[in-house]
Amino acid sequence: MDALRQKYLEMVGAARDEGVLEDVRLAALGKKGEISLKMRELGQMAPEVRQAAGAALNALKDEIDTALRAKKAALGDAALDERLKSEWLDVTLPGRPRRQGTIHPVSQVTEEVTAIFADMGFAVAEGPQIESDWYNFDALNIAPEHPARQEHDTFFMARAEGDTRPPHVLRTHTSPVQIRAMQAQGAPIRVIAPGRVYRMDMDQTHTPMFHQVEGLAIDRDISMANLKWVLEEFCRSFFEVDTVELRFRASHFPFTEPSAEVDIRCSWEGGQLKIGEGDSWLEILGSGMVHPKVLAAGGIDPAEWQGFAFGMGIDRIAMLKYGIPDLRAFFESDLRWLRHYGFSALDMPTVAGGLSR
Ligand code: 2NM
Repeated sequence: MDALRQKYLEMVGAARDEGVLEDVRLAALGKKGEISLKMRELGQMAPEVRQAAGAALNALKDEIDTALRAKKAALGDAALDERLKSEWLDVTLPGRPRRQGTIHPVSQVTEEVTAIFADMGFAVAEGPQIESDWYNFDALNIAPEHPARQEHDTFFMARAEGDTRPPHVLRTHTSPVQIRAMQAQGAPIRVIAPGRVYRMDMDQTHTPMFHQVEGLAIDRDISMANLKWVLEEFCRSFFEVDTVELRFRASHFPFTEPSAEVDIRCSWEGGQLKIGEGDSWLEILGSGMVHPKVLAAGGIDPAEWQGFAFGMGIDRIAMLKYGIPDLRAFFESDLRWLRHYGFSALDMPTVAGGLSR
């Protein structure tokens, strides 16, 4: 017994891998293993001898079995350590860069404009892009003979055969949104209406679809002075400069009286636009005091309320601010252009945080 114990415990201790250890197990405890054969010999023994020998053999079998299991666990740990040493992975490596989309300059600038006017208490209003003739023209005091109503300026929707009502149009400005906002909210009101508009025009500086933002502020005593401050404040914030100078030129729009076109002082040094300094002027806005007939169309009593309105091109101010030379490239969905002029999706414009960083 002692010889067997010593022999197998030594073999277990000497086994260098799990294969050798399994051979040791088979040699001792396998069906034809040495300990198993000894167990079978118990049957031929005299009962008094058999009892003592049986207990001793069982104890030996348990002892070897325990040693085998302990060694197997140790060899398993060692094998795992060996694998961990060779099959390592640096989880702190940077991820592979994936192609990510970017924010279109029109979306970026719309967000910037919205953030600035939100800071001044303007809400955002939206409306349909297919408008009735009334909302797009009549409500805005645009007479039936006005050139904007002509076939070659406006996109008219097809009508059913025999329908004699005026056709709907693709809105030519976002002003109909302001009419709807006045009807829905009444006065006082402060809203901006950014969005797509459509005009039949296509050349170096015009696309048949473009983006506009219009603003409207109605209260009991709103004046051109308020308009001037709001627009100056907007320009300072949008162009991210300390000072701006605006020039109001008398103009004419059907929906405002009086009306003014607004220029901003600038310089073009070496093809580089600088806002707020220099001897040039750049037209950026149309504006005025909302016409009494337009207030009435919006369901607001012009004897009690008055206010200003303005409109500007989002694509145009995006080109000016970000130095984008070609308007038509805006709507070609060229991925290389989008990657070059696009903005980070994580960079939300706020007035306090810096609009564009
Ligand atoms: C402009 C210029 C001047 C304007 C007018 C209105 C409304 F609906 F309130 F009457 N919204 N926007 C307006 C006024 C737009 O764009 C060049």
